[in-house]
Amino acid sequence: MTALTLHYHPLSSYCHKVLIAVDVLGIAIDKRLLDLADPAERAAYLALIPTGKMPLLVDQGRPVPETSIIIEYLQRHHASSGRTLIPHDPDAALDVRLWDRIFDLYVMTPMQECTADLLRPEGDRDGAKRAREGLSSAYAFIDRHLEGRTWVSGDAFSLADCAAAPALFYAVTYVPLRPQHVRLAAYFERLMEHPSVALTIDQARPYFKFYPGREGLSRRFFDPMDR
Ligand SMILES: N[C@@H](CCC(=O)N[C@@H](CS)C(=O)NCC(=O)O)C(=O)O
Repeated sequence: MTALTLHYHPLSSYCHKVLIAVDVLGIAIDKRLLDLADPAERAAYLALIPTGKMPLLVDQGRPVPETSIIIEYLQRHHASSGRTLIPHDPDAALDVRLWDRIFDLYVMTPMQECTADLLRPEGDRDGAKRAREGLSSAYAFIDRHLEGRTWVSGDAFSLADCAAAPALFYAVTYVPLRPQHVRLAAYFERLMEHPSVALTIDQARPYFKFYPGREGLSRRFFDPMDR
């Protein structure tokens, strides 16, 4: 048992964002798998966090919501020595926060709308056309931004890359990258090879068969038994 508990689900993109950060920062954490389909569990969770959004960090009884805040909190209070995801230089930190916002708002959000569409009864689906268009335009400007870069902000893997990895991982299952997105495709592969991202995906592997957008997910990410 550690002082820190993360309420999470192994398929949740925002939970992946925090799990990647936890590994980069070298923090020991207890994970508590949430089943929000269970009415009693949902009610208990809503009492803890009124938005009902996951993940939620609890530090000795103190709830810490919202992934970008959770990661900043973890860096400030629990990171192993020398491990950072938000640079100490204020302007560099601002750029990291900007790209964290860009991935949450312009990749994660439309990607979630595509998933929500698939979760509706077949007759109520609209194909999430606008969300798909949003992903295409985000890919184009992120691809341009990546010119000459290894990571999305500054020289080191940061909070923004923690947001980018799960956002892109799931987004490409709905709107695949196009051949012209050369820089974004190379960045995607760098993200997938990052040890903390690879670990997080590996731990989720047995669950991908339940992911609503699984048809678009590359077989390489499935558990060998499910390929
Ligand atoms: N802004 C929130 C977004 C979290 C979020 O959207 N989580 C999704 C899972 S990936 C969720 O809780 N969905 C369940 C629901 O909306 O009821 C954050 O950064 O923590």
